[in-house]
Amino acid sequence: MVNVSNSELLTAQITASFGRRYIVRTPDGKTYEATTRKKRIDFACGDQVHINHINLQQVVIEDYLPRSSLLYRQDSTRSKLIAANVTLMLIVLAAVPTPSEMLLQRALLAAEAAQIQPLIVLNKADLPENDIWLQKISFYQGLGYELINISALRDVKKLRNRLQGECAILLGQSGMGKSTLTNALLGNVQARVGEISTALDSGRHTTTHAQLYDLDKNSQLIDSPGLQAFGLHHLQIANLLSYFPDMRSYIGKCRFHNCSHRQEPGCALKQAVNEHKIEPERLLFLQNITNELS
Ligand SMILES: Nc1nc2c(ncn2[C@@H]2O[C@H](COP(=O)(O)OP(=O)(O)OP(=O)(O)O)[C@@H](O)[C@H]2O)c(=O)[nH]1
Ligand SMILES: [Mg+2]
Ligand SMILES: [Zn+2]
Repeated sequence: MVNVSNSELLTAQITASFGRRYIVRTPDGKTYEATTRKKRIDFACGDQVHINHINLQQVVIEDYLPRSSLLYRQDSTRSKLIAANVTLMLIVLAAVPTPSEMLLQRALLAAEAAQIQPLIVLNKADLPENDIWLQKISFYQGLGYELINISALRDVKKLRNRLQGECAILLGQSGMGKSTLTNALLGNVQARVGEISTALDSGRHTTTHAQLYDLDKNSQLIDSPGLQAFGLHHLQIANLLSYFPDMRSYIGKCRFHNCSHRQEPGCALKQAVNEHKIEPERLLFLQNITNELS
């Protein structure tokens, strides 16, 4: 039993989260299995935490330090932390299996709400179906979002350069290539992502927990499990418009301050759509999210 009094609390970073169990790493590079007190689950991969030793291998997480960002999703019943202290959200899509544009749109909103810079990564550029999707996804580039088209099986230098100095998270549906990108980006830096946890029979290596890797001293990357839905219940209707870079300049321009941008006269957004200054599908998306949150 190693006794450490409260005044000697150590700081560590959560590098993996499995529900209520975690792996933490201290600044000297040692890793420990970590549990929490009182069934706390408000910790996430990327968190800086205070820990106390239970024994030489195990520690208990006492609390987290102030976060620069917190990414989470929330459905009608519960919220789920995804990662903390992330500076860049890599939303990964690929032509195969068919990507969900809705998930992309929702992830973009979640990034805006969490004040995390989003970057759309269209992976599997080597596939013949890539070009159709590149054309579709270029729509978001037109709205002001950054887009990188690469193949995890070829050259990932373009993406690797963009990650310098960032703590980035890979997010997206299952099968888009997040773990393959992780391996390619890590190169020889670290042991490959050798996870063969579930679905052994089908030979698939689906990621089951968030895992943080060091790309170099100043750059980190989090691989995360595939998402099917992105619950946005934590967003406030009153703030929604500010999460649309293509429409936020119209804040306060409608005749009614509580305009729902549907039937009201003097709606600046509807007028902008009529004048082809806003894409009609963007206003429709805003209306749909507003309905969902009402
Ligand atoms: N052709 C091609 N295949 C790729 C590329 N990147 C990944 N794949 C393949 O796509 C499949 C899924 O890749 P993963 O990296 O496991 O996908 P993932 O996003 O981590 O999936 P989950 O962990 O389930 O969320 C694997 O068979 C990869 O070999 C790519 O750039 N081109
Ligand atoms: Mg994976
Ligand atoms: Zn309006």
